[in-house]
Amino acid sequence: MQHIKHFIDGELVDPASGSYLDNIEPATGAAYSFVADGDTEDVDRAVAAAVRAFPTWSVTPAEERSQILLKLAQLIENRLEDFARAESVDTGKPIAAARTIDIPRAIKNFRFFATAILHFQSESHATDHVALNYTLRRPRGVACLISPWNLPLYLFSWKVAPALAVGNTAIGKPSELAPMTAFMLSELCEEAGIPPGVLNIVHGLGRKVGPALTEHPDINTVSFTGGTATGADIARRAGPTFKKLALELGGKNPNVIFADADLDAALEAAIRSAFSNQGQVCLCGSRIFVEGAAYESFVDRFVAEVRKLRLGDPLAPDTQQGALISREHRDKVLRYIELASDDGGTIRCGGRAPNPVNDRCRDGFFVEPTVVTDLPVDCRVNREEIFGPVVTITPFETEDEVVSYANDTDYGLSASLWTENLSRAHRIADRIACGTIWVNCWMLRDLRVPFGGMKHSGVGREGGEEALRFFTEPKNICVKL
Ligand code: TXE
Repeated sequence: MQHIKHFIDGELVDPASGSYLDNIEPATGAAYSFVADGDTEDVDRAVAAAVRAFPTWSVTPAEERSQILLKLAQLIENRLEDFARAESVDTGKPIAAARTIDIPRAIKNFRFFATAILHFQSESHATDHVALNYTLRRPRGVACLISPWNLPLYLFSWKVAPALAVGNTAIGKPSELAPMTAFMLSELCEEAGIPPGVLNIVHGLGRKVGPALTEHPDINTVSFTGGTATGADIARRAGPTFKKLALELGGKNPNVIFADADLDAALEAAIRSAFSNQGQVCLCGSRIFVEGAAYESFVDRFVAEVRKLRLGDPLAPDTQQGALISREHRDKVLRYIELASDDGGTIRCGGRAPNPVNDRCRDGFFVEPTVVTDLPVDCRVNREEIFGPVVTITPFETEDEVVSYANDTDYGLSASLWTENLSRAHRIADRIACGTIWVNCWMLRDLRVPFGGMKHSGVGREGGEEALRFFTEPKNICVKL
């Protein structure tokens, strides 16, 4: 079986300890490769390499850095099918999704930031006729980039691309549950022309490698996407050395549908938004609120459509619902479904770990797409992030009522609003406490917009100029005229 090695100082290397962890294929429940079990020694070597590489990379002309990242994008694109298959095997996601969403977006991330850096501007402020201020934005140094398992290469590249584009060096830490495509990326770095030490990738358990990174004195920037509890741990550890932090955490996103909306479009998007990637996307709309007049018929049509979703072997081309990431996660999702029943919810469809989808997937981690109604808005199932194929639907009557429902959670990542009433759309968009509000759409992404969450969904924003600013240090220079 393949060994997923660290990438340190331009070389693929074994972990210092010599030990590897099983890497499980979620669709089968069986180990299919090994991933390096990294520790402090590996982190120290990677950080030392990044520190050595920084002085040269940080003054490499932007155009040259841009060319290197464009080449990397091209090399991934040349192997798109290999990357898509690897992502599907590693995560259990349908191969069609990996082929059309995950890998194309990773390529786009590199192209976007490779070209954005050529247009990056900094500010100047003329103080009457007395002084001129101008702001330099220089790379900060060594960044640590910690990414999760749900959209592995997509989110890893979302951090690597801007960090390197502006001239930082970096240590990437992919999730131990889905490390394969980051490993494949490391195999392309030399051919793309990334100098040794500029990008290092340390694999292994979050609880071991994570603190070694977030407490490291030579790392001054941390960008993290993952669970809220992990984000809190990172903030605690990074605080004492004043590292600059961007935390993109969980969500419990409301999808608010008024009776005057284009209900066909709302229905189609609500299904995608609840069940994309088996509900394992931080932006998934896991709480649907439907205005009373449209509620009953919406629920009936929604359930009928959800029943048609094809759950199957992630490698089958027509599969729409694959496996969840791990046995533990599958069990956690099933516990929430039990809790929904205990709290008086009606399971309209799904609710179980299905019978084997085929012989190969007999022991895989599957859960049927599940729709729950009749739950109180303030129950745990409606307030906590399940991160699985479970959606609740609740009726509402007034704008005030639905705004209070939408905001009745510790999270504040995104929301969707469906209405043909323009002023109502603007009014409610302003009142829902989320970093992103989609009106009459979901997941319509423009990579230039600020992306991130309020409340427990995170700190800071990624995307476009926000990312370029995050990964640089502003210095104001004031010249008296
Ligand atoms: O994520 P973790 P988990 C949510 C979702 C899920 C829950 C837990 O609700 O059920 O989080 O998922 C690394 N210091 N999201 O436990 O642990 C880890 O190795 C530093 C939302 O799998 O947050 C991995 O690389 N790093 C989400 C990364 O953090 C640590 C996506 C994310 O793993 C660490 C995924 C530590 N102490 C889960 N512990 C989103 N926002 O999209 C772990 N890691």
